[in-house]
Amino acid sequence: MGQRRTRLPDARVSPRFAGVCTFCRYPRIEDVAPDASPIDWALYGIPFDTGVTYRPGARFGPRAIRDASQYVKCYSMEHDVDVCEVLSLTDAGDAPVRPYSVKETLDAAVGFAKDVGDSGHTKLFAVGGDHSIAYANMRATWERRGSPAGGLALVHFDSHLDTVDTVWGEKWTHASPFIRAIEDGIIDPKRMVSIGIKGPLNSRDDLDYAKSKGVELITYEDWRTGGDARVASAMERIGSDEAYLTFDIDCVDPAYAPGTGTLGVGGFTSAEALTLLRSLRGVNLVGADVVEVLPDRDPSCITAFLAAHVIFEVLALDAVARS
Ligand SMILES: [Mn+2]
Repeated sequence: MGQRRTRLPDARVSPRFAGVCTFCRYPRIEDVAPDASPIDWALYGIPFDTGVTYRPGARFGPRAIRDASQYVKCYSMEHDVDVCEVLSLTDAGDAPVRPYSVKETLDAAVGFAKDVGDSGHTKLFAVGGDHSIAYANMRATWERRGSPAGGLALVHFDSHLDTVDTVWGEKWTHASPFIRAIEDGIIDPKRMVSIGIKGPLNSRDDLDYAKSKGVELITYEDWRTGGDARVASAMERIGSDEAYLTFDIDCVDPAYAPGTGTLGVGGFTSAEALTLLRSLRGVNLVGADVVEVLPDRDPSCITAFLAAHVIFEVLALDAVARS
């Protein structure tokens, strides 16, 4: 084993089931070794679910994912890269939340995230929480990169488009993070790809906003009938541009990820989702999130366990890009 930039307790000395839980056993930000600075990625939780339009419970996602992630290891066979050798990783704790207000929570999370690690270097990985929280991490990521005028590219895995203008009169919900991010110039819709979308929808009109803005939609059915090439061509279009990756666990079939609040039946198997993530090799990631894990609906914890491995695969993409 080479010298690791992320110093983990040796699992053959200190068991994975012992000690205080952090994401993937990465050190708490106050415990990062001085020679492991600057930190490459800071993972943090946003335990919040007031943005949901259906079943709540994702506020318990970060804790469940921390617990499930104790068994995540370091070396990716598929990429031949040791994530902890290449990257300095940390668990920065949880952003402050205001459980009765979506907007106040998003503002508080942006304020927290803007100061994590080295703002010019450390990339932010938010763990939700419902999908409304993605807006906060996208905004903090964009601002830390100097608020580029063209916005960031976006790779979006989801059952749903999440471009609804308002729900019950509210602009800030888990159905709306991308319409708000596009309006604010944080995300460039012409370099946005939504992968895994499936229906039924409320109406045909639900597709209008994304289509009119030039968002590329690759539905689950598109992908199943030969969509690897479409994903590859979307990624070619994004090229080496700075890209944010958002992963809503409900893009995975509830047969594999039952612990989520707005279920979309059908969809990727766990294996398909992991393979698709690995296929993004070459993408220039500057921030990411994984959202919508609702542990109370999944007593076997397979959804949180999958989310923990989604985190690993996303970090592996960045590790392989640097090594
Ligand atoms: Mn979503």
